[in-house]
Amino acid sequence: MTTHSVGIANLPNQRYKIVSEKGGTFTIMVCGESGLGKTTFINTLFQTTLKHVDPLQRRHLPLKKTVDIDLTRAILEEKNFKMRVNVIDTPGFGDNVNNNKAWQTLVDFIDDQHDSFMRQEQQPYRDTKFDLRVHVVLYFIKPTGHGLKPLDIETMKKISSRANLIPVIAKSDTLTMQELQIFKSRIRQVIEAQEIHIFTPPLDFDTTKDSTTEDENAMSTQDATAAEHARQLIEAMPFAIIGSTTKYDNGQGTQVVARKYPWGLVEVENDNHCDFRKLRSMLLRTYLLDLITTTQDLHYETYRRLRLESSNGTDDETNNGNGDSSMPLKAPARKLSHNPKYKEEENALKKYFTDQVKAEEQRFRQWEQNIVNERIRLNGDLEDIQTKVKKLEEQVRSLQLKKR
Ligand SMILES: Nc1nc2c(ncn2[C@@H]2O[C@H](COP(=O)(O)OP(=O)(O)O)[C@@H](O)[C@H]2O)c(=O)[nH]1
Ligand SMILES: [Mg+2]
Repeated sequence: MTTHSVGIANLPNQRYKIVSEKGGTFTIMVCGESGLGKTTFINTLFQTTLKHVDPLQRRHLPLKKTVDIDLTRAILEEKNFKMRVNVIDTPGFGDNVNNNKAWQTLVDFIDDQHDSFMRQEQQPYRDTKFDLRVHVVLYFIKPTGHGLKPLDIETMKKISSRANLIPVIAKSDTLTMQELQIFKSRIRQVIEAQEIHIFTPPLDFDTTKDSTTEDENAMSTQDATAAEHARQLIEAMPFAIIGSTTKYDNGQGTQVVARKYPWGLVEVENDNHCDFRKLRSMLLRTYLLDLITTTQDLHYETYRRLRLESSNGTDDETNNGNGDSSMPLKAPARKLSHNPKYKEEENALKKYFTDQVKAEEQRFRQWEQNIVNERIRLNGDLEDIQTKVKKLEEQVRSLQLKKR
């Protein structure tokens, strides 16, 4: 069974329309310990899929150690479908001796984007938004073959309460196929036992909401294909990935992105070697819309509700009261304002509003001037008319005098 028929461009019309209208941007965040191949993965994704990378947006050279939250923008093009894709690279945690709150920066970033979007929604000019809300977080797991560390579990829990989380096994070429299978099932067990909510493709397909005009049989075949695709993806989770930006000859004259070993190549875009294609398909094709809508309807709405509740006077009580400290109950302090990337967005936003106000002011001045001009013109007309009237009156008078 091919998976080619399940791309964005093949979505039923109505869903496609929603994507085009609402889904202008899509933001992916990568996180995990340093040295797990996060930056390499981003470069791999760009090289194999995303085009038109804005060179100004690429500040860090590939493989330079990420020390700050780093943003790269690109355009995803598929048939006549276009979307802006943001990828956020984060500094790896695990560098510090004390990793107690390694997840704090990530969680702050996600909260801040929700906060910023919420503020913009409250502004009178609501059409252009700087939207960096994170639609999906890829959590890189170290390929130890053993299991998850307490820090992994804690971080994944924190993230999953705010954003769609997809765990991935980093550098999976360092494990044998058998080790990988055991590692995968161990991770799945921990995720289940710890009740970490990871993003999974929806398995129930609602035929009624997608299209009413399509033939029922065709619809159910399409649904069956989609459900089968979803099932395959879920079974492969957590995805084992490999990153590389180097191409090698695969022995049959084709250049493939791969990692080279003395015994042969490990190919990035080969389903028998790793799950890169599955992950990419889930991110950028089949479930892109679901990632966007769940971010809006679930994560953003939760954030908004909690923020509104906590700002409704009873602050002290509610914040300490219900004990779930993983939830963003308090207004996040603008901890990231020192981050140049964040500052940039904020400045752009400020400039936008200032420009809008200036433009409005300019428009008003022009209008005021037009009224003044019009008044001058009318006054002039009035004077003319008045002198004409006077002349006519004089003519009438002299005529009346002559008549006598
Ligand atoms: N074996 C293997 N090495 C990788 C893979 N991806 C990246 N690396 C290497 O791991 C090192 C750290 O990669 P980097 O992308 O900087 O990791 P980051 O700190 O998570 O951003 C580099 O030497 C990469 O060449 C992979 O999939 N497999
Ligand atoms: Mg990095």
